[in-house]
Amino acid sequence: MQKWFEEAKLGIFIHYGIYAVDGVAESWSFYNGRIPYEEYMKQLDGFTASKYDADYWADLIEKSGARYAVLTTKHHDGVALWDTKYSDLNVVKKTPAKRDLIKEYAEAITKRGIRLGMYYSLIDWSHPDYPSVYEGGRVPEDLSQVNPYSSPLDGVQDEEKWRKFLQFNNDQLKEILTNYGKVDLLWFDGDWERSAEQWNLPEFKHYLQSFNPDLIINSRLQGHGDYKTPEQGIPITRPEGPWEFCTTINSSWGYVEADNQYKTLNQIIRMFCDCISMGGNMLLDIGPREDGTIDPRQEDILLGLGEWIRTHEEA
Ligand code: FUL
Repeated sequence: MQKWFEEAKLGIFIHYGIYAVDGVAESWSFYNGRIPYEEYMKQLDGFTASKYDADYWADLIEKSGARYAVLTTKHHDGVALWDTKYSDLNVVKKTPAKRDLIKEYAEAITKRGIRLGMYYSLIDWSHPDYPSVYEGGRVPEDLSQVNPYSSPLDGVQDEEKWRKFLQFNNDQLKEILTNYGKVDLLWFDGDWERSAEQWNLPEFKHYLQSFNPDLIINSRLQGHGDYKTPEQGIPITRPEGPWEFCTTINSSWGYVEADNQYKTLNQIIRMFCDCISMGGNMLLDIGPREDGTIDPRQEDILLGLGEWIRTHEEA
């Protein structure tokens, strides 16, 4: 494990995507049948990033005391935040934003000496070669009956489609790992729909590390990651090995204006102390609005936490 990660203590997670347009749950809102897939995707038309200023994000992250940042480059909905050559479903081609949002993020973060992290969902519920419970543009009423892929860990597999999908992931990840300078951390998600063998592990990990041998990879890789990532609940006893606790600042990962369930600064500080006293890091999530601005309720928590960290570091 890289020393920087063991000493980092705090990272900032950023869930930025089209789900901020209507303030619905990232990907899950259509997957769980809360809204139709088509309605979810209509948010593409409203995603402007019109006030997106990565330097402002990076300043805030720096002031929060965080040593690394992790941005959702592509969530389970399959919408890429960069101009990927391998899918038209990206914000450059399909939204009024029309810009590569990763490029500016990577530059602003790296320039400040903050470690650069990229979140990437292994599953892609929009991809034609990804056989999932959502195949065919509709959510079946009984997932287990309608689609043979609904139990993908032991279900039927179209080998050719699957091979093409793995190649697609490799190609997109190569873009992420080679177009934006040195990436320090890859934060995978969605490994649960396939086995290690189906994700082609450990070869897949070797492939990723061929771009950067120092690359740190989280544990959502069917047992092949470098550190554990408990979500939304701090472990009761100290986990073995390196770990990171990820949590929302209110109760949503992406921006939901109506979500008023913000944790107080004291609660956040308390969680942070619990983590670091057991040798872990805290990855605290923010969800920018669709235009790229950050709600003052989130900004204030980051600034307050930074203030607290600075006071206690000096003491
Ligand atoms: C989960 C995802 O499914 C959520 O949408 C979110 O991104 C969280 C950090 O990881 O597993």
